Amino acid sequence: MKARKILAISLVTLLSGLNSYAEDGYRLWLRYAPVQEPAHREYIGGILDHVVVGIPGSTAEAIGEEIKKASLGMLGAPASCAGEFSDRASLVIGTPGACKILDNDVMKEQLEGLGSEGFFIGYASYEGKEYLTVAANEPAGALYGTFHLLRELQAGSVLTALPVKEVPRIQYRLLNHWDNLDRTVERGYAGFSIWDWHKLPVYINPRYVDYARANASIGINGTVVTNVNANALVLSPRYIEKVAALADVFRPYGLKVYLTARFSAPIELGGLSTADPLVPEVRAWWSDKVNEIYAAIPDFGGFLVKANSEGQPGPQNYGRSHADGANMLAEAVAPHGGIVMWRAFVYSAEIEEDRAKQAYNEFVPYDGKFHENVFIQVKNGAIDFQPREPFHPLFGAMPETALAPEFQITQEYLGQATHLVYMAPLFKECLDADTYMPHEGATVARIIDGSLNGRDRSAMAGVSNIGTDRNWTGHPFGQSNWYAYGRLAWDHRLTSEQLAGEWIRLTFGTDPALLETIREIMLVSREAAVNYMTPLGLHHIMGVNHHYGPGPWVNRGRPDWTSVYYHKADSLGIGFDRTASGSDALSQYAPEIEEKYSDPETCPEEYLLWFHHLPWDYTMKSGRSLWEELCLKYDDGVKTVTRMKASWKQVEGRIDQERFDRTLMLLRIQETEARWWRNACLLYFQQYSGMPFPVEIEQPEGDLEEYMRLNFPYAPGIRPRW
Ligand code: GCW
Repeated sequence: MKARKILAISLVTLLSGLNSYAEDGYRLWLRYAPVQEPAHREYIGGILDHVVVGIPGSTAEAIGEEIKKASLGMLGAPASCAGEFSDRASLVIGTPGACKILDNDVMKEQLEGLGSEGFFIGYASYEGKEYLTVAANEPAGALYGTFHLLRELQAGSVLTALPVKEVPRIQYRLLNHWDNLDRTVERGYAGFSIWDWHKLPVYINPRYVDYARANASIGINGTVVTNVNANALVLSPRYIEKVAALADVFRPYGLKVYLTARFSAPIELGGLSTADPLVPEVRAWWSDKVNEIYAAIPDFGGFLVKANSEGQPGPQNYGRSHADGANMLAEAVAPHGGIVMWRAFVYSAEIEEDRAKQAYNEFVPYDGKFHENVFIQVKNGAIDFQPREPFHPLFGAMPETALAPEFQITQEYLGQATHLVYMAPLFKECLDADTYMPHEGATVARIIDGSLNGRDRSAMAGVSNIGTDRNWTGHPFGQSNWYAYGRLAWDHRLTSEQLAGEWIRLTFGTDPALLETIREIMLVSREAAVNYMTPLGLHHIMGVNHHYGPGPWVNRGRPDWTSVYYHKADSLGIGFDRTASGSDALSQYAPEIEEKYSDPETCPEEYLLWFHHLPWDYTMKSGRSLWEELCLKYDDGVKTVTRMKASWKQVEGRIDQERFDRTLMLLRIQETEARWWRNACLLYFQQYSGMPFPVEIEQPEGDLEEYMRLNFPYAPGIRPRW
């Protein structure tokens, strides 16, 4: 009896152990969970019964493996996959060149305009029979089509509206890792870097393959594996070999490797006395270096450069311009088809000008001066990945230059890997913003995808939130931001709602009640964070250095790294006057925007204190005073998190306990910290407003001095001192 009981217990433990292992988040949105619903099982079984993969090269194997993984997971048995066509085929994945049933004019016509990455899912007839196909011009397209199909099947959908044809709207869809060679990750909150440089090139962590699969499944086709605060060592022969090993793993998945180029590398590695981009020896050094890289990595993507920013070396050290620097590197990679992404995140404490204006001032004069294969990589806003920023004024201001937006997936200023903040609404807010440059309808999305100016090169970058944590992103919902970013780079017209829906189905299952509840939590989460951190256009009031938690009192050090520089709270009011009477940053926008935003009455309230310094008793649209509104917003942020937590509790029992518990614990921290933000900020600002807290809010508790004394020397992701 006793023995049987023990056996039963251990079986349960074993099973729940297996189950929890299975739902530890490692598999991301590629869980391929068993499909319970009989009709859908049968439907998937029909499609994955006998799959023919007729494409050239290593991608064929990647596709075959994925199909097998998917069918094993969803149906319990791996699909049979073959390279040769047979009339038993239930699904044919291929390119016309390598698959005879696709090698006909009808199919070629279907594939016209789909380029090298687009795909077609529909029927092809061959010898009087119709076959479901995923067809593409090139292997990469077939790969993306396969992932599209598997996504639909996993999400419980049936392919009703065929054919499906998709082409990515952005050509270079990149992740930027801020990973250092010592495996720390700048602004990384999910453990250490997944790149095990020490053991590369021989030891290939299986994670590298799963990383490539995950990226390919959402359409990401390039990865910058090193930090923009760069170390020249990665360009040395020993490291190039390591990078080449990664590139070999990624290649079948259509994922190219890029590196950050430290501008002073010719000195540090090459022993030259200068890195002046106009000196022939320097140019020759880069050109040789690039040839060396391409010899090891024939499909190397190119360089990402942070120059003359936050202490990084750059062409200005030699009196040269950003264009001189970028073009030198562009010339080196051009013969190999490589690109250069040159960051516009430049500002200096030496310059008196409003930090928000500096990048524009620096770059606009060089519009049209950059080589064809240069992208100027522009953060979504002019300060730095704040919870909310108006779109960067450079979008629209450089019509002769290819601009690539840089989003930050890692939540440096949004609660890091502790807070649940679904960021698609933030990405969309920027992409959908109308720049009015040169006319209404010139959205950021249309500028960067090239459609506005008929440019055929386009790029998008997202700063990765990936680390060695078992679930990749620390917070289980951090995965949704990686997912949404990739999908938006593929098609920026997708909505936040759609993407949340897709991700939830793939991540938690297809239960409709679950979908509603979790989607609602996700969709309110970003606005909640804005409200409990920086409502009404406030910005850059976080803790110093680690950027975690509130710090509106930060007033020491470089002025542009303080908080008081940005909120300018005093007894008269609060906010940064960026109208003509202040820094005049508004003049960098189109006249339509300048006019509308210059008047506090017509300026969208979410940007009010970004552009205006207003008295505490200024009357808001609600009729309340600015002070009251600010208090209510902070309080609303907290209340929303409380509601998010309550809603999350409703999903208990409908998803695995492991992810449920983990998320609940994090939501508890988030609720406490939302209060912390609200209390600390309101107590701080009250010193200046001198006004009471409105009665309808939960009264801020605690002692301001104590909040100010809190310090976090070991907060993760801190920027190393260079
Ligand atoms: O967001 C800020 C970060 C720095 C970062 C910098 C940048 C990589 O605080 O850690 O450095 O921006 O984007 O270059």
